[in-house]
Amino acid sequence: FADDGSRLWLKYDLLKDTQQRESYIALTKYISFTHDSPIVATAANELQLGFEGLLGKKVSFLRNISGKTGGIVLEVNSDGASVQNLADDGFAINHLKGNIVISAKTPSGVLYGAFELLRNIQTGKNISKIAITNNPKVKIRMLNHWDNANGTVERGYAGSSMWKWTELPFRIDPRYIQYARANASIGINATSINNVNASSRFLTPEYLEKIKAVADVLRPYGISVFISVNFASPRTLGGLKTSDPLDPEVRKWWNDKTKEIHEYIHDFGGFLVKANSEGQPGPQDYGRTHADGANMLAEAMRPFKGIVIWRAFVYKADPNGDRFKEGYDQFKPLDGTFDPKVIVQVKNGPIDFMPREPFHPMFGAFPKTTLGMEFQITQEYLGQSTHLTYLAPMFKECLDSDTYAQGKGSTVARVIDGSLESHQNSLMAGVANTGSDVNWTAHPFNQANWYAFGRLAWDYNLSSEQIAAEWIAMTLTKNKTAQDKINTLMMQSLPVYISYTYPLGTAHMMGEGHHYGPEPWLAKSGRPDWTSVYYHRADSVGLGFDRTGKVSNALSLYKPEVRKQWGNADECDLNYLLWFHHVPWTKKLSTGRTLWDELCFRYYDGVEQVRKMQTNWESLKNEIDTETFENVQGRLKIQEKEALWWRDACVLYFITYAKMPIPAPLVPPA
Ligand code: GCW
Repeated sequence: FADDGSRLWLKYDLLKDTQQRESYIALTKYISFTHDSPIVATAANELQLGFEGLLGKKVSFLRNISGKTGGIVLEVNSDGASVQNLADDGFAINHLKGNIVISAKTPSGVLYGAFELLRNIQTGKNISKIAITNNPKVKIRMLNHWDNANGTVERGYAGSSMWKWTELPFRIDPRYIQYARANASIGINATSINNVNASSRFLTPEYLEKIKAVADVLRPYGISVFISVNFASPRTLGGLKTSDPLDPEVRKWWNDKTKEIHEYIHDFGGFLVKANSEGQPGPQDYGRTHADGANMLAEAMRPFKGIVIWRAFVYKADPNGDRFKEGYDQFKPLDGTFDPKVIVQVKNGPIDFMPREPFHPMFGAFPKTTLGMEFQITQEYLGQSTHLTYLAPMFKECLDSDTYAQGKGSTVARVIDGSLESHQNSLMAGVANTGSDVNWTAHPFNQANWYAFGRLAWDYNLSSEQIAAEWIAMTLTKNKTAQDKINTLMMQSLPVYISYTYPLGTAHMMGEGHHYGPEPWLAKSGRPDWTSVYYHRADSVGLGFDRTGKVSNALSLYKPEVRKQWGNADECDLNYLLWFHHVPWTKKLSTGRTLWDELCFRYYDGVEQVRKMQTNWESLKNEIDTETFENVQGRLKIQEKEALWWRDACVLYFITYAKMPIPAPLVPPA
C-alpha cells in the first residue's frame, strides 16, 4: 500500500511492536468524560480514532468511571491542583488513581492534551508514569491563507485553494475536517481564510454564508476564523463615496458590517488587514495613518471578542531609500496610539521572507504596541515545492535573536509572547502552504514546515531537532537509524539551500514576479525596490548593501549591542555580512578566503551538499514507502539541477564585477 501523504502526521497505523502495543492497551481501557462540549467530544473521538488505529482496538466511552482504573479521563475546569498553573489552552496529563487524567481549564486545553497523549504513543514514549504540564507560549496561533475567491493561491505551490468556494455552503469537503484535525493536533487555534490582497467579495452575504459553513466545521476543533478585508470595501461594496476612516458614514458601515458578520459567526476571530502596501488601499489614501485605520476597525469590533490584525509590511518605491527601514519609519510614530484590540503583525525580517534576514528592527522598538509575528510557511523564496528546506531553524533563529530592548535576554520570542513588555494578547501567524494536492503541500517535507510552525507557536523553546524527530516518527518511519538520518538531512537543508542561493547575507536576487530561480542581473522593474541590483549593490569594488551609515543608516534602528554585533565588517557574523556591509572582493574573511573566493566556495559547496542529500536519501529506500520515497527522490533531482542554475547564474554574473577567476579547486581542470 503506497502512502499518498494525505493523512499528514496523523497516520495512526497499527504499532508493529506487540509488547509496546500491549502496554498501551492496558492503560487505555476506556475514555471517560462528563463535560458536554463539542470540543471535548472532538478530543474523545480523536483518542478513539487514534487508539483504534495505533492499538487495533475500539475503546468505548464511559460517563461514570465509578472506581474503575486503567482508562483515560478527560476533565474540564476541575479545581484540582493539576489545573492551577494552567493557561486557558494549557493542559496537564497525569497518572491519578489508576487513570491517565487529562485536565484543563477549557475544552480546548483538553483537546490539546488529547493530541499530546496521542503524540506520545505515536512516537513510542512510555506513558505509564506520564506527568506533563504544558501551556502555550502564544495565545493566537494562526495560519494566514493567501487563497483567492477564484480558487488560486497567491504564492501557493501545492495545487489550487483547499477552500471550495463554489461548493460552499452546501457541500462540506471532508478535507476541511482533516485540516482542522491537523491544526488542532499542533495547537493552531485561528485561521484567516482569504488572501491579504483581499477581495471585498468576502464581506458579501453570499460569502459570509460560505465562511460560516467553514467556521462551523472548524469550531469543534477550537479554531476561530478571521477574514482579510479590503480597506476600500465601504466604497466598493457599500457604495459610499469614500473609505476615509474618520468619515462617520464609513465608520457606521464597518460597525454594521461587523455586526452582520457576527450574525453568521458569533465567535468571529476578527479582521486581518494589508493596507497601503503593494497597491492595496488604506487610510493613507485619505491622509490618515495606519492607527486611524486600525482603530476604526477596532471600534467596530468593540462589542465583540474579536480583534484587528494590522500588517506592518509596507514600503515605498524610492530608488534612494532603504526598504529595510520602511515599516519601522512608518509605524514608529504610532507606537502607543493603537487601540488595545489591535495587533500589528510584523514579518520576521525587514525585507520580505528572504531565506535569511536579520530580525525585523521593529521587534523590541515598540513597547506600547502588541506586535505579532508573521512567518511564511509557504516557500516563496525557499525552493517553493521542489527544494527540501526545513524551516524550523529559520523560525528559531529569528525568535532567539536578542533585541536587547530591556537588556540581555530581550529576545524576539519574548516580544512576541507579550512577556517582555507585559502585553495581554500575543500572536504568531504563518502564511499557509496548504493546497488541493493530495498530500496537502506538494513536497512531502513541506508538511514538516506546517507541523514545525504550529509546534513553535505553541512552544518556541522546542528544538528544531526535536520537532523534526516527532514529525519523522509520526510521518515517515519507525526505524531509529532511518529517523536519525532523515533528521540530519532536514537539519542541514536550510544552510545548504542558503549556500547555493543567498550566501553571506545576500538577498532578493530571484526571478521577477514568480520569484522562482535566480535573476541577479535584474536591473529594471515596475519599481526600483523590486530589482536585484538594488539589493546586492555589486560593483567593481565589492558586494553588499552598506547599512552602517554610508548608503543607509538602517543599522541604527537596532539597540547598541546589536549594532556592535553587526556593525564591524571584521567581526560581523558571515551569515549577515552583506546585509550590512559593502565588502571588497579582495577582503580576507574570517574563513581565510577572500570575499570572492568565499562566495564561490559557498555556491559550489551548496551544490555538492545537495548531491550528498540525494545519496543519503537513496540509502533510505527500504525504510520509506515507495510513493513518498520516489516523490522526494524526484524533487531532489530538480533541486540538484536548480542548485546548479543558482550557482552558475550568480557566480557568472558576479564574476563580471569581481573580474577574478573562479578559485581553482572548485573547477576541475579542463
Ligand atoms: O512576499 C510578498 C509576496 C506577495 C505578498 C506580499 C505580502 C500577499 O511576493 O505575493 O502578497 O509579500 O506579504 O503582502
